[in-house]
Amino acid sequence: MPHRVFRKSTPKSDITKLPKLGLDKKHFIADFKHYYSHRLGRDEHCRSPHYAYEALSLAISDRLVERWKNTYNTYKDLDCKRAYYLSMEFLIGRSLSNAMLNLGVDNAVKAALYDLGLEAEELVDSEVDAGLGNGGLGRLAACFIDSCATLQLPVTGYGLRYEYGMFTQQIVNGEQVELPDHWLRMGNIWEIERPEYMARVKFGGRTQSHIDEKGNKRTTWLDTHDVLAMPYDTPVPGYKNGTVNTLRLWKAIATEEFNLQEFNEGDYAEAVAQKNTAENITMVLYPNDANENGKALRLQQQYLLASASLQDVIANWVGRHGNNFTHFAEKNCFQLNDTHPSIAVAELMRLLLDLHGLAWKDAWAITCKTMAYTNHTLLPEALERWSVSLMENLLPRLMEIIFDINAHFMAEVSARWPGDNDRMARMSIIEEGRDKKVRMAYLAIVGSFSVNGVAELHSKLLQEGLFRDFYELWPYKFNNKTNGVTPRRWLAACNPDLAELITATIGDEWITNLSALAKLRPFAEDATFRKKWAELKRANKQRLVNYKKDEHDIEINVDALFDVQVKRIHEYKRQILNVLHVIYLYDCIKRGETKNWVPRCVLIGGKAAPGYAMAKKSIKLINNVANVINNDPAIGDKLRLVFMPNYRVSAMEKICPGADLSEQISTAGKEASGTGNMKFMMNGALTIGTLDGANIEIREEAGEENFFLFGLTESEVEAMHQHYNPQAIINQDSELQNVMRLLECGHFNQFEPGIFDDIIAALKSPHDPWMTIADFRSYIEAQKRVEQAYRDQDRWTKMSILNTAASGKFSTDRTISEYNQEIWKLTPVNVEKNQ
Ligand code: 7LS
Repeated sequence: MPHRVFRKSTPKSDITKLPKLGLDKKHFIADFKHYYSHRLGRDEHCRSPHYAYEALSLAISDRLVERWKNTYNTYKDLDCKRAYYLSMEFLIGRSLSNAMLNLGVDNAVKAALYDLGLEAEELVDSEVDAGLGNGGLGRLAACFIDSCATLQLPVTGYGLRYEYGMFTQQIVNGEQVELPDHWLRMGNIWEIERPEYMARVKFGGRTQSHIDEKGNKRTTWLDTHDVLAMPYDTPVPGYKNGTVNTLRLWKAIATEEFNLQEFNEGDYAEAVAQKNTAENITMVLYPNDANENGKALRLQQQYLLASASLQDVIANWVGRHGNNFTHFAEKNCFQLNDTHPSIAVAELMRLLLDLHGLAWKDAWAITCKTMAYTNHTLLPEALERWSVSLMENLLPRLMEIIFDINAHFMAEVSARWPGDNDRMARMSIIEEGRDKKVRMAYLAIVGSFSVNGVAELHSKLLQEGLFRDFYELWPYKFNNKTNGVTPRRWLAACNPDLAELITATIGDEWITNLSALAKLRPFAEDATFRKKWAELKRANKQRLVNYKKDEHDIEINVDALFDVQVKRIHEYKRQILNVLHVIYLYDCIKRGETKNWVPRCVLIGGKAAPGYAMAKKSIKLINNVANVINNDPAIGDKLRLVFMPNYRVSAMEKICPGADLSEQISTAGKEASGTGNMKFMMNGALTIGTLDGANIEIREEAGEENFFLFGLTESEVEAMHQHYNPQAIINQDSELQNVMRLLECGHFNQFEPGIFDDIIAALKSPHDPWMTIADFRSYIEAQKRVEQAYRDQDRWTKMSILNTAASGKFSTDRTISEYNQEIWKLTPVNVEKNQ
């Protein structure tokens, strides 16, 4: 039904045409006052910076909305090909400073705030993070949509609007305590609710088949418990280009007819309470936690995302083309962010078969031409497999379709490798056994025309290992897209002084063409430039020191080497290896081996999944070691270990400009890419790292002389599993013995006996998959090379400049250009020109 509010005779434009809003200081002051006073009802007595933040954000949002509507109408008029990024996570963080930067109004706004007597930084800091993601995968989605808008590509993000985002982490007695993150409590000015695009999503019920008049089998899904998906749209501005794309997040709400029976029987309260069941679906973001695998609520979330998003796209299509899907695949492409939304393969089939009456062959051809799948991990425990019985209960029609897809696929495998039953069992989408499982990665591969990994090594390992059989069958589907980060947020906005120095030196082209940073290379030889560079790094370190002092009352020496590891806490990321090095340094100081000592502050931050015992223990160990070291007067300024609580996007914006050394020390072959490594490099930190994920490409770009390499390679790790003997390694290394002795004698847990026994046992186990002990010596030696380089501050600064200069490859603008050229094939739309 078209939504029309006009009298027949009124030209539509009359009520929507407005003069363009001004972008100068004067207009921002006027609009700020209007919103602060008239919309928010506040005056000079109000002390909370939150309302000043809201008033300013409303003024900024108005300007975005103008451009948003233009973009929307331009895409519609052009009827261009579109792509959709389907992701269970969009880790957006804060929006205000990013919107100001991308609109090109940051200077005007800062001047306006100055005149109003307000502190820009205080306003920006009072925005809560939209923490709708766990870590790298969710933040990548957020960087991707920023780059899509900047490249003027018609791409829509589809996700879920969780009421509670990533939990807030508190540290109590050295241990992680999780608090709910009710990020919407104070409202969210960036979103617009759009009830007119609500979708209905089915769950449960049963299926019924019949033969239609043409002799085709038709299936209906009935007696379902329906849930409504309400879209909330957030604008995604490109960098100074008039494009504003859309991030559409779905919220589950109960249908009006919920529990009609109970309602009619008079149990009104019970019936209303039932609403919760539906509305729980988008209540909370699941922490990435193996213990949560198999939970029905998570499958409901995934299906709600897939179904509502596909219905949305199809409704748009049908509105324009009726029931003719002949050209649908030429005009639409769905990028699946890992297997989490991969039920979309079966859902698109269902919509085309059951609702639009297509034949299987036609529906399958469309599906395989529109779906593309990105894998983000090689860890077997992270590969999703849903139990067939759960799917039969919750999504009976989808389960039938998956069985049918698999039957067709098995026929193809059998035609290619006749009689190879082992291979059929290996490749089947259905894993046989007592509790049958759906292998979601296989469903995604079978239903997609493109399968990519996220760094060169990762993509190679997928082809040689995890997806080898599929690579043999369809080599042309497989490709690599090395990750990136958006240079707007991760350099221009978070490090404004460095951005200004870079722009003053080489111009501002780098903001949208990051490889232009290579022009900085010759300046590494310029002593005046190096001096400025070093001064800015020191000022950023001072800012980080102040932040730690204000937020957590921790004192740090600004001249120490800032050695930073911030990321999710996981055994494969080896925060424990970092701690072993800290204990080693502590032991050196205690023994008086402090000649030419380089003062060091080791900062570690990150959240552990609430059900991941070893990760939580690591946090406890870090805090206990920190306690001993930081309170030992003999250590003083020489060494400090700090755990940063509640690591999140906005914390990284403060941390990465002030880092000297970036710790990327995962066991080779385990980190798919890493993206924190790229943020640090861009901001002039040097990397100490293994040959894992994108570290390999970072080292290639920076040059081996500007990277501190250590550790076994992926193939050496694989080979060592046969004969790994950590005890033998310890026996041959007296310094490692000292470290282990300190751990084992309870030096860091004097009143908590035994609490680190499981960490110690894991390190010493011949079956330790992370091989921490194997890399200890090589890590210590690399850290010594770090110190040697840091002692020569001028050499360090040169290396720092060369790292930033070499970081051009790691912009998501490059990544997204590759996705577009090789997968999506969209034509960029110059919105302003097309107006
Ligand atoms: C998840 C769950 C899960 C990343 O950040 C997996 C899960 C689950 O398996 C199970 C039950 C309940 C909730 N949430 C959230 C995320 C993931 N998987 C991944 C996989 C890779 N999350 N990554 C990271 O992605 C980055 C971007 O490509 C890489 O740079 C990084 O190397 C990788 O670790």
